[in-house]
Amino acid sequence: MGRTALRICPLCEATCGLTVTVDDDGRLRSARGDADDVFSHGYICPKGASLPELDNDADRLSRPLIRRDGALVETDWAQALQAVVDRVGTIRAAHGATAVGVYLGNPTAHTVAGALHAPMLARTLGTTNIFSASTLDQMPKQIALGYLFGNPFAFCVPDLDRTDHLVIIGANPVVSNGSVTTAADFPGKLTALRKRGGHLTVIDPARTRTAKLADTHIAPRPGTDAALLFAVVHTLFDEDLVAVDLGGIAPYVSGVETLGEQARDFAPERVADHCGVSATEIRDLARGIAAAPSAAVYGRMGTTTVEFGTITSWLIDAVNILTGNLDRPGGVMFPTPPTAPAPRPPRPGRPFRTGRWRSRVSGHPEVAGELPAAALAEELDSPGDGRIRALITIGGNPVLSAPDGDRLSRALEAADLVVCVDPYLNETTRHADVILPPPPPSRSPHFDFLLNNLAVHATARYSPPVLPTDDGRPGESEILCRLILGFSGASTDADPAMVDEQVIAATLGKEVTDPHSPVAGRDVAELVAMLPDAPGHERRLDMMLRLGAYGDAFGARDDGITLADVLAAPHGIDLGPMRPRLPGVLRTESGTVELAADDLVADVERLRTALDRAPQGLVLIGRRNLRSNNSWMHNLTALSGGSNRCTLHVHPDDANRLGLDDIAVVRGPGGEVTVPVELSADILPGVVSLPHGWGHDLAGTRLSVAAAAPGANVNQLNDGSRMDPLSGTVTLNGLPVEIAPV
Ligand SMILES: Nc1nc2c(c(=O)[nH]1)N[C@H]1C(S)=C(S)[C@@H](COP(=O)(O)OP(=O)(O)OC[C@H]3O[C@@H](n4cnc5c(=O)[nH]c(N)nc54)[C@H](O)[C@@H]3O)O[C@H]1N2
Ligand SMILES: Nc1nc2c(c(=O)[nH]1)N[C@H]1C(S)=C(S)[C@@H](COP(=O)(O)OP(=O)(O)OC[C@H]3O[C@@H](n4cnc5c(=O)[nH]c(N)nc54)[C@H](O)[C@@H]3O)O[C@H]1N2
Ligand code: SF4
Ligand SMILES: [Mo]
Repeated sequence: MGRTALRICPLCEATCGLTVTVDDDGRLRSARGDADDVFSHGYICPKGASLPELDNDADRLSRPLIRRDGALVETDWAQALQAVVDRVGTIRAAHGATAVGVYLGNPTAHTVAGALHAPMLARTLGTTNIFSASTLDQMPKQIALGYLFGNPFAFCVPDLDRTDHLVIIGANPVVSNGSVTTAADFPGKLTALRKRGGHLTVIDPARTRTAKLADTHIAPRPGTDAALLFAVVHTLFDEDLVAVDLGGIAPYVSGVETLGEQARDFAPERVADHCGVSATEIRDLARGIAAAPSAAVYGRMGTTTVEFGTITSWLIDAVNILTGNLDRPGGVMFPTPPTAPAPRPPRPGRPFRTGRWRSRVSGHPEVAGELPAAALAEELDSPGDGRIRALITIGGNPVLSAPDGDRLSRALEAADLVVCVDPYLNETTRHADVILPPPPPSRSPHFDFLLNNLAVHATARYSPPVLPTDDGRPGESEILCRLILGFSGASTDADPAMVDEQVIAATLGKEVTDPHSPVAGRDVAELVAMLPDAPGHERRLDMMLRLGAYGDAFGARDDGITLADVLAAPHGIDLGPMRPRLPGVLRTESGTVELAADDLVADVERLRTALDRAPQGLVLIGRRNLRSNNSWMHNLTALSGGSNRCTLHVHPDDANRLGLDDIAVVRGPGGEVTVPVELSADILPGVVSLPHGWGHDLAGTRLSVAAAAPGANVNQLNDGSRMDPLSGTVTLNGLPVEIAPV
């Protein structure tokens, strides 16, 4: 028998709506795409289809674990939470707030608790030692947004459904399903673009599945996109291709001339050898973007986790701006998510800056409130005042995902306290003193607070838990709220709803005094009384929706939405395509898009110097597989084996030259790994690729399927010393390596 239910997939940024079947015994049996979902229209990928297996995985932890006499043993929730609060309290009292570090991993971008409660937990601890997967990922993009628009969260995304020319740089969305751009069925959107006569350009040193769909594939040497994009900017000025009036936004843009001056040294003919791309290809690229009725340049991992990540991210949007493609349909636009506050008059902000504090050991500047993940190990293991003595991880596996996991493992082993909010006993959490496992997706609510900010089409969709949690087992929000209460001196037994009620009171208190708020001048108690009798996260969600751009303004707007409306539309509410948002989104001091911020311009000299550097030998890049998800989904039989393997892709010419056979040793600045070789004519000679997230052969984990085909940890090759200095983002793509036969 069983029944069906709807659940938004939490496994990647595409946020597909799924229809799941639930057995009478309360387990998920199958998942398929929800054809009526207003955002994803039935799309699903192999990972989404494996959601039931993930949900039912016998290796998932259901009870907290605590370390006693060296071994992790089950305990009850009250004891586990109290132990964490007591021990964190002791460490803070003895060594201060910074002695406690926090690492937030990728799933915190996909969970309700990650959006609403993890940042509060970090703030409650009052520590400056905050780390996240962002500095292994998209931070350069955010820093560029900070300088350009005054807000590192003012994401602009390609208008995939309407563009005439899409330029994808260093991304493989046919496999990754898209990132920092939320679009379900990215492959279908690329096919639709070509069907409507549009043009797809892909810039990638590998002929990926995305590149194979392209009209034009440009294959630069890894790490050289900054120079290539400067050459595009150069061409736009040189050939008089800068859009008249910047497509209508010129009144809101400053720094055009300075940018043109900076590009002067980067003629296509000058950078061609450095990039491994001919000057003609570069000029044609610039001409193609300028000539298209609309165009959108989009970059991902291959443009951020590189030596010049911030410059590259900056220039991507510079090209969008110069060609008149910012903030217009078919170009790149700022999404309006349903929980973003209703538009207010533009207000200038303070200058965007990084480095408000610095890391203790290497002096890395703070960026967007955090320090580089690559510096986590040294902050734990370098003696001296201010050392991190306790680390709390929430949904992260930095032992595999960050550089030099061996060093991080040793550092975690030596730490006074490690606490992990995580469903698995894996390479990182095996070092925990306490593991607090959240319930599986079927028993958790889902709303994309973060990813809606990146969505190419606005919708409001909410999945309540499909199944109830087992008696007494807290949801992830409750786990974090109880810790927040404990850390702020209250009892972990206190009502966790208090945490959300405080946020509600504070938010509404501010809103009613803001003359531009849709609830200006109203009574807070009256507004609070209008929220539903529901769990804290639903009350906050209702509040945010009602205050939001599409909201009912607490009854003041007849056609506005509330959570009740969203609940009444289980396939979601369609809120339409992206709309122009300039100048309202700008928070720069000048109130303009600052195209040539001083800090960005100052970094250009580093790039000029790199142009004359002797070419590196072999360089390593990453690759993703459709049936994989970073480090934590190798424990599912449905996703293991086959093409999803941890092999080294090598061009046949390189393999011949190096005398490679089946197995090779790869040496990098941080160490070496031994891996199977797979010949591939799709990768540029001189470039090799290895996927990340492997290396499941470490002792003390409980990952029975993953351990049977462990693969090797690519990040052991990386010592974390190479990074984009403006963003603290480590060079994961373009790492120099040496390779030898075994
Ligand atoms: N199936 C699957 N999907 C995923 C994930 C997963 O592990 N598996 N992970 C998710 C996460 S956390 C993220 S952040 C996204 C990432 O999403 P994407 O960025 O789309 O994924 P990647 O495969 O890392 O793509 C990076 C591309 O950059 C290319 N590249 C490397 N170096 C350079 C360079 O110097 N220049 C240029 N131009 N290109 C370069 C690589 O060949 C690769 O094709 O995927 C998400 N989706
Ligand atoms: N060489 C190389 N390294 C890379 C990358 C690369 O391309 N190349 N990609 C980088 C990128 S883009 C990213 S985002 C990082 C990812 O880095 P991390 O976020 O550190 O690692 P993940 O592998 O995503 O691990 C996710 C963790 O969350 C846990 N988890 C799963 N579901 C939940 C949940 O609902 N709640 C909680 N609390 N925990 C949960 C899992 O058990 C796992 O421990 O890796 C980075 N590392
Ligand atoms: S594309 Fe992403 S969101 Fe969609 S089903 Fe696959 S993993 Fe889930
Ligand atoms: Mo990521």
